Amino acid sequence: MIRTLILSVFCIAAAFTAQPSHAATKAGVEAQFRQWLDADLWPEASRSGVSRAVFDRAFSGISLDWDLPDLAPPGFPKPKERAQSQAEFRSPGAYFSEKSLQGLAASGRSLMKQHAGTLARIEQRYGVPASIIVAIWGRESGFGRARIPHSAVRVLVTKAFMSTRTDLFRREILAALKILERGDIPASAMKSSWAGAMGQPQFLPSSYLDHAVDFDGDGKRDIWNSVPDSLAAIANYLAQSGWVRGRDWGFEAVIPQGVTCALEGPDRARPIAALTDMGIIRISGRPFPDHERSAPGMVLVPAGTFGPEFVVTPNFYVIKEYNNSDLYALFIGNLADRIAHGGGAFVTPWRSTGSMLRSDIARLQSSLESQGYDVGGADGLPGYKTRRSIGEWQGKNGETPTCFPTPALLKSLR
Ligand SMILES: [Ca+2]
Repeated sequence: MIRTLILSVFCIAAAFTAQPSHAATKAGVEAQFRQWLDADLWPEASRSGVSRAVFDRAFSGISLDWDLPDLAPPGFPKPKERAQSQAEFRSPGAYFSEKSLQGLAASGRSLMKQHAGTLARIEQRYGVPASIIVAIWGRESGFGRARIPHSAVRVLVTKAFMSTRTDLFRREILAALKILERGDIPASAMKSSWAGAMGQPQFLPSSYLDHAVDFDGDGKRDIWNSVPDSLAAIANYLAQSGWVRGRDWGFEAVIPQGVTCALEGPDRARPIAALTDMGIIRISGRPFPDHERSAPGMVLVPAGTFGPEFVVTPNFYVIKEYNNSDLYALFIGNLADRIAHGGGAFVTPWRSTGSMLRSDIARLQSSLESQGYDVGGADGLPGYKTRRSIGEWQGKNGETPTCFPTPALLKSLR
């Protein structure tokens, strides 16, 4: 989970607005923070091989960043639970801004030419297609052009000291100190998003330790300033996550009338030839490439029958290791296809599924759970387990499976 907490630098942080109780002041919390650094964080940093000099230099002049989201300062009222359940569930189509995809594809194509030599060497070594690497580079940091203004040390240490996820960020600040100990980058240049995701690939420090690469051979693993190091880091991340050399990420497809949409899930892989035997075809009308036909594929219907349908390969789930979202992985796959082949939007449009709140979807999930269906937890987000359970319920109850939550379905499930 830590490795996959890659948050977009384009997100806008909500400022911390809780008022202190009479007992706590910001100055008091800052004093507690300085004590915590010495008495609590330093001993553990020291045990993990960080020298006192590096530790002191990292935190010299560093104060807490009170503008970060999800803070929980000691002695302050607990931050209000975000009203997630009342959030409107956005239909998947909203994720695929055509304007943004076209812009990223145009820049991606030109940068792929510019860095062709480097990308060829990276592809050779790691087996990941250049177009996939460049697509992730574009999505994460606008090809390294996005402003990534925060001090990673300040963000991470603030969140390790006083956030709703101190355990995670404690591990990450310790990893950041190890990076500084190695001397790859000075603390002042170690920049991150407000969520602590660093540099052009948007790695948390633990991901950096596991996956960063010195590809330009200057002795430093520099994901902030070096394009070769950034591109190789992305490729190495995917290779170590199991990227299958020579396979595509997936194909837009058509599931024929009479074949249920309730087929999806990485746990229901079968040879692509078996899917074509069921009548599932590529929407382009072209056959699946020969080398793909005998290899495993999975059905994916992110909007049920209300949007594009896909046959994806295990590499789709490798992209999800970078950011655990079906829509993120589809965005990367589509962008990579545009960069590599000049492709466009998915052929089948995303249709409206009706306005629903996350709490509505959670109720629908609970109702299915009470009837013995696995929805992967009633969290208000319709993942593949929820979608296929909806399709299975519909099939059993004489409805045509659509595999997606709608207001009408919620009514008939009650
Ligand atoms: Ca380097």
